[in-house]
Parts: sequence; C-alpha cells; structure tokens
Amino acid sequence: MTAPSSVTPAQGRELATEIPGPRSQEIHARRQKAVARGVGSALPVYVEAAGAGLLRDIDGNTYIDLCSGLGVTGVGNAAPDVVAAVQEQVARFTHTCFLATPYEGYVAVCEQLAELTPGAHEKRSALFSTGAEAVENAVKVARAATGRAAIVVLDHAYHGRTNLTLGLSARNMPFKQGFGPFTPEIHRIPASYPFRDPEGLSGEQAARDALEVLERQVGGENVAAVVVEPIQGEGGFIVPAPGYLPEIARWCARHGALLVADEIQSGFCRTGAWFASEHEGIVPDIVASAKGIAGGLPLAAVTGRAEVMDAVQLGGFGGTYGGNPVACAAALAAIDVMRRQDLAAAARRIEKILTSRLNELASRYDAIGEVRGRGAMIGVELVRPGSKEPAPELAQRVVEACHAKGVFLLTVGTFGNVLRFLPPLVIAEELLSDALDVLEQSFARLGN
Ligand code: PLZ
Repeated sequence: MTAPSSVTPAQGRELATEIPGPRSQEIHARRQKAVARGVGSALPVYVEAAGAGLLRDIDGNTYIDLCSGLGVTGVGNAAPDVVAAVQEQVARFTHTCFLATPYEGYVAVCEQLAELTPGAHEKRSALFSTGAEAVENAVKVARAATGRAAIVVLDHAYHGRTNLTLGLSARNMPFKQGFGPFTPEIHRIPASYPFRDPEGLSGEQAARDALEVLERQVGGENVAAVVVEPIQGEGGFIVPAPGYLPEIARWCARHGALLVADEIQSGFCRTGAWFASEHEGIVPDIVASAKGIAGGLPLAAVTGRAEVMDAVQLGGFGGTYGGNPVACAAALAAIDVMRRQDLAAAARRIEKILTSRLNELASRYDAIGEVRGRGAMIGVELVRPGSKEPAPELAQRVVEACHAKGVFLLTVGTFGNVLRFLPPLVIAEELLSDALDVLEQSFARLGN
C-alpha cells in the first residue's frame, strides 16, 4: 500500500465521484458486518488524508472541514509540528505507564496547564485519555476535597458517555436511552439559553432562580461541585447570558462548593481565548480539558487548585494510558503551535468572518433564529419561520446539501436544529469563504 499524500489548502474543495463514492460504499458494506450498529457516522465517506482545513476520502473527494473531528484538530489535522513530535517520541518509547516509571513529557504538560488555565493560583494537574474520564475525575476530586456528594449540572449539558458522565449529560436520545440506572446525587438546574429564555431575563436572575430551587431541594452545604460548560457544546453552542456563570461562581464560593468548568470542547483557543471561562470572568476551581489539547491524540486533563487536587490520596488517580508519552509529546507541540501562531487570535478572525456572513444570511432567511457563539465555535439555530419552534429537518437538509457539495459540517443541539461551525483554527480564509458560499447556495434552495 502506498502512503497517501498529504492534503494542501491549494487543493480546495473537489468532488471526484458521487458521495459516498464506490470505495467508501464498499468499506461501508463491510462495516455493517463488523462494526456495532450503535456507532454512527455523520457522513460515511472513509478518510484517506486530512490537513489544512480539508479532508480527503479514499475516492479522491476533498471536503472543507468545518468539524475538526468534533473540535479536536484546532492546530490542524496532521499538523506538521505535531507529526514530528509524535514520530520522535514513538521512536524513543511508546509507553511505560506514568504510574510505573514516569517521563518528563507528562510533567511538562502539567506545567503548561498550570500556566494556561484561568487564575494565578497554584495548580496541580492529572492526565487522562478522554474527556469523559477527565470529568469523572473532576467529580472524584470535588467529592474528596469537600466531603460532600451532590453534583449539580445544567440543562442541555454534555459531559461524556461513561455511566457517571451520561448521568451528568442532559439528553436522553440517543445518548442515555436504555443505559440507566445512572448514579445518584446528580441534580440538574436550568441553564441560561438566551434565545429560548423569557425575554429580559438577566443572566444573574436566571442563575438566582435556578440556585434558589437548588438550595431548597438539595441544600448548598451538600453540594460538592457545580459543573458547567462555559459554552454549552453538544447542547447547541449555547452562550449563557452575561452574569449567569459569575453568579454561579459566587454561589459556589459562598457555599463552599467547587466550580468545575468543562472546557473540553471550548478550551485551547477554540473560542478566541485559551479557555472560554476567560470571556465570562470566572476562575473555576477545577478545569477539565481534552480535545484541542493534543492535535488529535487522545489526551485529557484535570487541572485545579493545588489544595483541592491534593485532597486526593496518593494512588487515588491513575489509569494505564493516562498521559501517554506520545499524546504528551503531541500536546507540547500543539500548545507551542497555538502560542507561536496565536491561534486564539485566529479564532477571533474566524468568528468575524463567520458571524458577518451568517448574520447577513439570517437577515434574509426567517428560518435562521439565531447566530451565536465565540471564536471558531459558532452555531446557527434554525426554526420554523415566524416562531421559535426548532427545525431539525431543515438543519439536516442543509447539512446534507453541504456534504453533497464538499463542505463537511454537522448539526448539534438538544433539538438537533443547530448548524455547527467548528473549523480548524488554522483554516485558510478562502476555504472558509468557499464553504460559506456553498452554505448560502444551500439556503437559496432550501431556506425560507
Ligand atoms: N465534555 C463539553 O464536548 C465530547 C461528543 C461526541 P470524550 N463532545 C463530543 C459524541 O457524540 O460522543 C465532550 C464535550 C464536553 C465532555 C466530552 C466528552 O469527551 O473525549 O468524548 O469522552
């Protein structure tokens, strides 16, 4: 087998066959007999190479990537610096298990996390492989540090697919259906969803209303942690009203509960800052990160106040693969790229391009209820014209029309009606404009 050549932005969007093409269809037929049905794929074209904001499938079709592997490849897919660091590390050693014999890369990643996460306080980190694992461990820390049991989460939350994190996540179908029972002591409060909240409801008031019920039903003194996504990701790229998260942070401080920010999707420059908490002016006690940290290799982290993290006994954290040396090497290279290329600024430029074009589109199509988000995390909520009733079918049709023209994006949200723009932060402006042209043409055919 010959190695596939890499993808360059000069190639652009290009369709060589019908989609999916014959070779993808062949593999897809094999898949039906080998891969469990519960594992879906939004666009069953089988990828051969990716990079520079493009994905190329094995039939030679090239798509503009507005997904970044679900918010992971911010620094680009197969980013050259990440590839080089991984190759160098893989050739030296692939694994020892940090619990057995440690290595420097793990320590260096934790040092970077201490520097980059919000707040100047002393911090400690522990590394894991997946986002769900990071959230689970954040919950363990919060319980150990406070001696309390109750964990508070928001409506529309998404925190993962392990049993604990499914319990923390809000949406039943398809995530939770049939998989219960979930763990006790999880309490859900209303999120701030400005597009759907009563008009004029301030962020502070929304938080106060939610917390007042919580105090009555659970009691502030029993809450170990409130877990929030500073921008709700799978819930629909929901930016809380200003003041909502600061009010929750104040409540936590007052009641001795810990504020855990799940920055797994919003972290590492995605929203135009290193972490989205910065936009809200909150300093979480614990930050969970993953996805964008390592340019595509599985790495996740829990970073928190030193005294909180060190409430966990020696040996209380672990896992065979957590902080794998190859993933750590990738993270150090990816973080270096984010710093040197100032990818937070790149995300802010992407925000400008996306929101100006999308708002212009919104002024012409009543089906666009709202354009929202920060940085390179932008959502477009589709509704039935003249109402706020979600329009998931339209979102699906728009996305399919884009796929057919070589633009890869997904829908997201509790109601499945939000178009999700999550491009690599290194995407070329021309690719972004081309993708927006395609979107516009799709609306011209489908929208109203
Ligand atoms: N917290 C905020 O966005 C993962 C889910 C994809 P893992 N989001 C993509 C799917 O359908 O499974 C996510 C997230 C936030 C936690 C997670 C979980 O991270 O690495 O998928 O475990």
